[in-house]
Amino acid sequence: MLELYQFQHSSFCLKVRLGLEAKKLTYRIVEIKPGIGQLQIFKLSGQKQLPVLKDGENVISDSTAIIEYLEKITKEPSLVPKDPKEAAIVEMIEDWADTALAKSVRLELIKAASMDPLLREALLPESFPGSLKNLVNTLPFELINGVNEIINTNQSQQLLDSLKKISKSVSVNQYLVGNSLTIADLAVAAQLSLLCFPFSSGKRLYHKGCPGFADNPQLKDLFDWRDELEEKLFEKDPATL
Ligand SMILES: N[C@@H](CCC(=O)N[C@@H](CS)C(=O)NCC(=O)O)C(=O)O
Repeated sequence: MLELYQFQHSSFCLKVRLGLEAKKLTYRIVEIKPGIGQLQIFKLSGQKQLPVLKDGENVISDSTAIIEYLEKITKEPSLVPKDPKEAAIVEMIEDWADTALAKSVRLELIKAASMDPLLREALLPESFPGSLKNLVNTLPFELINGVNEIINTNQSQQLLDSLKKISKSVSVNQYLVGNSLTIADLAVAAQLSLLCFPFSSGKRLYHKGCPGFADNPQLKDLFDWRDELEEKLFEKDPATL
């Protein structure tokens, strides 16, 4: 059976889970503890980042490479349009989501978590002992992650402006490119999880997120689109959380 090594709240790992679900593949999740657990990942894949997919002898790291692999082993439904122009746009959107968008949403989440101890605590893996969670609660989030990046309001505004445009687009057409689900949808939906957590993040985090985004009425269509996409792929009703 396929094995997905992941961090519970990683947007890149969610992107791969969405791909596995879209392809209706059966898989087992192996939850990795940040830090110590990554030694196992290094031994397995020669690098320490997650997600990593293991399919028998094949070990693949990087969400883009993993989805390419899934595309190879399971042709239908294809997540890449047949039309070359659409395929190129899908690839560009995926690349944007995995780089610029991923960086912006991560910074927003760090800012939100530095101001909200409950959000910080909810983000730690379920498997962390209670006492450690309490300790982490008292520390600034930036220190824990060694993050020195500074977020300014201009960056937040730029992110908001881009997302408002995407929100309008998905309120007219449910797919970002063409008329069927593509990797572009998966990549963007996955990164949005850090701004407003989806139901797959669990009860503690569902619809929590970054102020100014998760609670922004102008982004309602966008997060509704993301929720619908998740519901369809995971075949679960958030009401059953
Ligand atoms: N380009 C990679 C990015 C993966 C990535 O950034 N993974 C993060 C979790 S979201 C990670 O493993 N961070 C731990 C580390 O860098 O040590 C992908 O698409 O899979």
